[in-house]
Amino acid sequence: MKVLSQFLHAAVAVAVFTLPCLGQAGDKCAGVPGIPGTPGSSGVPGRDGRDGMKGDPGPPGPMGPPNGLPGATGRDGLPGPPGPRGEQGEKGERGPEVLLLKGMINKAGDKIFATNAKVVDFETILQTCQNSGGSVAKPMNEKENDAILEIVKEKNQYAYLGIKESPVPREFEYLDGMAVNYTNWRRYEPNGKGAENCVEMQTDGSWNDKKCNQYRLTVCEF
Ligand SMILES: [Ca+2]
Repeated sequence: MKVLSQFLHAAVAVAVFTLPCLGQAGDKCAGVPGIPGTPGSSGVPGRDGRDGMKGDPGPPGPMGPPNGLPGATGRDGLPGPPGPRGEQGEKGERGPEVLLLKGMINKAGDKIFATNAKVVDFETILQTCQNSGGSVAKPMNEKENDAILEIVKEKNQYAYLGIKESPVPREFEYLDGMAVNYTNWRRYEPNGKGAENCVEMQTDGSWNDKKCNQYRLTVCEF
């Protein structure tokens, strides 16, 4: 009975698979699928793949033998904080500024004459003296003339004085327009006749009228 049942099953299966062929005489019928074959043998090995990504660095190696060379010196560290203030030292001797002032300042009565040792034209001297709160040195008596002369001799430079020729040639006046009350002209001076509007003191203390664009010692009075 069991054998018959299996036979019937097989017969039904065959019938189902062959049914499409029954009404289509002349067409080729599809065959029954066969049993899958056994797997084929392994193929030849493939080519090598591309290189992978770089791996992590490995652990440090073991310490070398102790007879290796010393390494290079390291850089200096950051500067430390300032140290405590030291004790005050003894008072020093006067510096050279006093020596520099020698021959730079002279006094006559209540006037003080001073030079910065600069040798420049009259306009520059005028500005320098004004900017210093004074005016161009103008000797108004022999004592003042001598005081300026000491500076002129010390620097061995002629100096312009604070005196100019007036609009009337051969007549000289102070820069504020007041008439001069004391003069010490050199022999045959003034001789500019309107062409030499400034006045210089020479190294013997005498005066000469001179053009204003020469380079003369700066001497101011205060
Ligand atoms: Ca002259």
